[in-house]
Amino acid sequence: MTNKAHPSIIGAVALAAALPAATQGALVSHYTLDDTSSGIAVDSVNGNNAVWQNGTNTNLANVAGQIGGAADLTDAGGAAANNFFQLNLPQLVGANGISISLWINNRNQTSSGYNGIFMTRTFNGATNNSWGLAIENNGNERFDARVNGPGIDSADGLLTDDGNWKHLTLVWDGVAQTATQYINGVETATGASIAGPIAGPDSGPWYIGYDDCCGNTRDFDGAIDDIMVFDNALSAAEVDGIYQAGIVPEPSTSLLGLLSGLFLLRRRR
Ligand SMILES: [Ca+2]
Ligand SMILES: [Ca+2]
Ligand SMILES: [Ca+2]
Repeated sequence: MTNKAHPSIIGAVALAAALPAATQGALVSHYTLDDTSSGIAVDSVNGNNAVWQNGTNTNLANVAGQIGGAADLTDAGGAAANNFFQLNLPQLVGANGISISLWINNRNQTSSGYNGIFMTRTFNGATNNSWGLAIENNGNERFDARVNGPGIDSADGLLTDDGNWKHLTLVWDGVAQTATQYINGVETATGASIAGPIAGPDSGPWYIGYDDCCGNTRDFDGAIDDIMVFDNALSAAEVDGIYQAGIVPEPSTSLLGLLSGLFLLRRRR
């Protein structure tokens, strides 16, 4: 190594420059998914650790991801198999916006035409209200983003199982009352949504790789990497900044640590 600035540092600096100073939100949880060999996906921010629900890592593997390692979830064992992680996000109660950013490298979805990537149905003072990110429409897969029940869809085919990593973001703005989704930093759907703030007492469970509905068949099949949850609505520039930082050559966990620090520092101002 020379003392020339590492590309990841350049990416982080570019992201910092893209962040509006007035933003009040914070990074609530960050799952790098670099090593889930213990059956735990560690949340490096608030300790909202996610626990694998199918035995001792049955149908769970560590693979090379978009940023370091990733969790690879295999949908096998029949409907009763719980091929997903479970967690709670108590810091989101009271939020007036939520943003969720993650990477997927999806295979063909076998058990259902609608599978959860990062979802809950026990949230905002109600049960059976979908929130989060899902994949649907087998054979011509699209991104389905949910806020308090209703969903917004990308165009068909944008999540085809082509072996490529894709960056997905859901942004709910409880002040502007909008829901917006992005693929690889580009807006792919938006619509009207509910006002904030998020009601308690429930804060999940949220699932990595599952939607809790419909005969337990909605298990995701593929790899998931680098999940970040924010308690505010990220701007389009911030979403693209996260995507761009994730595609710099040789992205590293140190980069994401630096990104986490940036968001935490902003919260403390
Ligand atoms: Ca990772
Ligand atoms: Ca299942
Ligand atoms: Ca849909």
